[in-house]
Amino acid sequence: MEVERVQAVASALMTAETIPTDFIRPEKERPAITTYQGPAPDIPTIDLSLPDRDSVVRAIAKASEEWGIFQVVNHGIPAELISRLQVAGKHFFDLPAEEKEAYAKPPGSQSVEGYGTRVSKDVNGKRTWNDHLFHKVWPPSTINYRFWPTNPPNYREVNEEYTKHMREVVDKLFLCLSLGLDLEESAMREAVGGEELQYNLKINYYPPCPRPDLALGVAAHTDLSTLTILVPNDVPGLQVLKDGRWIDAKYIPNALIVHIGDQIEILSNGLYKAVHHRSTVNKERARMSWPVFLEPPEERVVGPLPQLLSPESPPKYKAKKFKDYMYCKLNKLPQ
Ligand SMILES: O=C(O)CCC(=O)C(=O)O
Repeated sequence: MEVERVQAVASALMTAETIPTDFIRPEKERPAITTYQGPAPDIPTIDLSLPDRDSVVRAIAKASEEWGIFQVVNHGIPAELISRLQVAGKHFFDLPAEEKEAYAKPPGSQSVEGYGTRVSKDVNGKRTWNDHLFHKVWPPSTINYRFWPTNPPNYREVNEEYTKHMREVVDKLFLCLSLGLDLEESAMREAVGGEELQYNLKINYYPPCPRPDLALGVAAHTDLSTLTILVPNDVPGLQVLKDGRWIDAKYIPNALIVHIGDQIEILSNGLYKAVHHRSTVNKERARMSWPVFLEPPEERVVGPLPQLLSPESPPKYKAKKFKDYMYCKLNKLPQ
């Protein structure tokens, strides 16, 4: 079956004043109605370069307990590399449709890898205003270069360089998250697979939308990952649910946005919270984002860490293989 790309829908609607009903969210989800308009606190911003490690650990633990999301600055990934990553990703989405289709997710594939558009409608029977490209970037044994664009020619080099730097940031974040719960430095990282932790890169492309008040780029969800580390372009759109209100994430050039995912909430027995988030879209400009989902290997069993359990703190989550967790979440079955 030919998949209708949202980029093509958007191009055909350039001067339209409405969008197909498939994309019109129910009122309880519409950004124009549900975005909090009052003064709201900003998502915490943490400077990873501070020499006082304890204060970085405390800030990360507090943000993970209270928000489930934070932005990091001075993280060590060069600004020019982030910019090259963004130029390469945008170049891919600017290619003619046939060139992008060469990377399409094969029909019937069980993997998320490839150029894709979510066709299955969600519980409301609605679609999201988004096309994407998914491919693994680490560890090397998991990579399938068939899904890495060869145009632009520097796509591979830039993505490999970004991943190399990203791995250092990830190690630091897991260390801080462990110390923040008085665990051994390596506790969290080992629990999610150590060297086998998988890095899945997604590029989200949200074309300009004639009715951004009615549509969503990505509907509200928590990530099934351990952590997700995202860079956006400068078109705002990420929103997080905090104390029952949808709040806009402030755009900080070159910051990394760190989301706590379900697996860290489970490991921490609920002390760290997976963040509910969604993406809105823009009338004039394409929004893009580059999340890297850090996922345990499929066979890895993830459950609350025994060090955090006691008769007063019994386990709040079942321990299960990551592949079984994924299956239940993707098929909307109870965990
Ligand atoms: O684009 C964003 O800011 C959010 C993306 C997201 O939540 C996702 O791809 O799952």
